[in-house]
Amino acid sequence: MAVHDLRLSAIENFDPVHWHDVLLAGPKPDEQIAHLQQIVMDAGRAGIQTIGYNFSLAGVAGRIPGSFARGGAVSVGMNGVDETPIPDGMVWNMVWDRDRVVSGTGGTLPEISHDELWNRLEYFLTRMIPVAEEAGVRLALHPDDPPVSRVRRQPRLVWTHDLYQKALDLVPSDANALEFCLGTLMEMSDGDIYETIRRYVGQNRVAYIHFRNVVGKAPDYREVFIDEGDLDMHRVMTILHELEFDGVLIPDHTPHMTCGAPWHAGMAYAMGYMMALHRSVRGV
Ligand SMILES: [Mn+2]
Repeated sequence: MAVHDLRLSAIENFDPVHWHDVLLAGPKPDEQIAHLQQIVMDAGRAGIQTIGYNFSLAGVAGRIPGSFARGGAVSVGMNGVDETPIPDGMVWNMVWDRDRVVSGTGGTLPEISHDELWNRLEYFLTRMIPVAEEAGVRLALHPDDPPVSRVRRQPRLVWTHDLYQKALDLVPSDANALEFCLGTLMEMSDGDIYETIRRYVGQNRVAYIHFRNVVGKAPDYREVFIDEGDLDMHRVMTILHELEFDGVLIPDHTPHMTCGAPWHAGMAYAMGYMMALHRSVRGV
């Protein structure tokens, strides 16, 4: 139902409490998969076409705040790789079992290989994608931010441009899609971002796009305003227009503006800039 002429197109992320045994190969992954399948079916019934997710153990980690953006606006950057082990009872930066974390009896997560992490993704996708197809929902994978091989002593899944293809090829289906994060892709040391946009949008596997700009590459980069980083956003929008991309574009992180609503003002600035770019490339 459209209220105020707005429609909910996508939701982002499953709660760690709903799938820690999938991410961590815990004792009850099948029960959690059944619940995730229910969430996807419910989303489909509600007309929500996309669910974004981040298949990661460490999640976002090791970033530092600083006056990195224009005018000294506060944003975040990366200054080396976080090697702190993850406590048992946590995944990403979130606690799913408070008792284990508080008591400290659980120790830390065992270090696993990249192959083991990919096996866990395959377990997830082979069970979820058929249900997503049935529900008319696309599951959209966010790359690892920050994108380096290992963070907090755990492997990263998608930390190069090419690894996105590996995830798509695991289960060939339009429902196995990408949450295409321009900022994270720009932080990666390989690849040409404009070629990468053509490559993945051209396969019709991009569900939605995070707009964000950065300066530098992992493990030494900083987030900046949408119009001042290494990425030419006008060129991005032009390519998307050429390719007739019809998915969702959304601002990602933003530097904070000095005012009563620092984050909201930053997001409004990014959104206005994107709207103007969109009009510009359409010539209206
Ligand atoms: Mn993102």
